[in-house]
Amino acid sequence: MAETAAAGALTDEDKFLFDLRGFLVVKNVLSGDECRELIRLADEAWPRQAEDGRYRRFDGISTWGHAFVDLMDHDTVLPYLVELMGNRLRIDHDYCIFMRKKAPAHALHGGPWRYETDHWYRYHDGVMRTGLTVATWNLTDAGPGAGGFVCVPGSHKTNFLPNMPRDVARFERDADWVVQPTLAAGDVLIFTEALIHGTARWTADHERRTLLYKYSPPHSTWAKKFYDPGDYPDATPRQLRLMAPPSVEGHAPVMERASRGALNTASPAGPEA
Ligand SMILES: O=C(O)CCC(=O)C(=O)O
Repeated sequence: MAETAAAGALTDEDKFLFDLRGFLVVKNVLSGDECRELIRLADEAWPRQAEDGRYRRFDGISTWGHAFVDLMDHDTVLPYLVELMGNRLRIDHDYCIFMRKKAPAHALHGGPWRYETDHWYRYHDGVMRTGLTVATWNLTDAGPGAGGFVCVPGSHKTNFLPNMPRDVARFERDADWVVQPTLAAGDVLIFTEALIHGTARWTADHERRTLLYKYSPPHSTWAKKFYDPGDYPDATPRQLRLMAPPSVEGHAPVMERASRGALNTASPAGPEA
């Protein structure tokens, strides 16, 4: 059966926009209370130290407890990822970025590398597929001009990646084709790493709090280290399937097909979708 019958989370407009721009925003996935609780739990797991700078990053937020593991296969977001990556996707790595006012920028990077890469985007016969793909959970607002995530919409299809001006990539020159999507707390930004993207200096008074979960197709990996199920004694069978190391052989589908054409996000593993 064609994989176009997957979860069906993307509307026609989402498909148009993701194919056009290389990212989409899923609005209001978390409530304000859920965002505040995740911030509280993050502060408990990783308290700010006196010597910390304005930009902070922690790799491995899924080790902070089940609230962070549960974002990995959230019922609202996972179907989007399955539709973009296929039902054998795997979680590759996770981390957070916290930025206080005036936290420094990180240069634009990514883009559709040509050889030996996981940064790719393809379309064929109604199906989109992406290599390394990110779900960024925004626990705080990123209003117009706040900074944080920025990208070059449409650059996942560029044929001139080496021509990307270095001064723009390093934020030494402004360019109106570098865009900061406006995000509200609770929104999830999904983008392909084939999109040129980076981090602009944070200008808002409040701290930027984002959690990033990165997914790979079943056969590939960006990270050097894989998830160890032993670190996740409470993980569900579906979360463990997502954490599987890369392989072509024997890579289990993540979501069960409940009926022809519909993927069931809630039930345990079933036959191949
Ligand atoms: O959200 C951001 O600030 C950018 C994240 C990033 O650069 C990446 O995911 O590679």
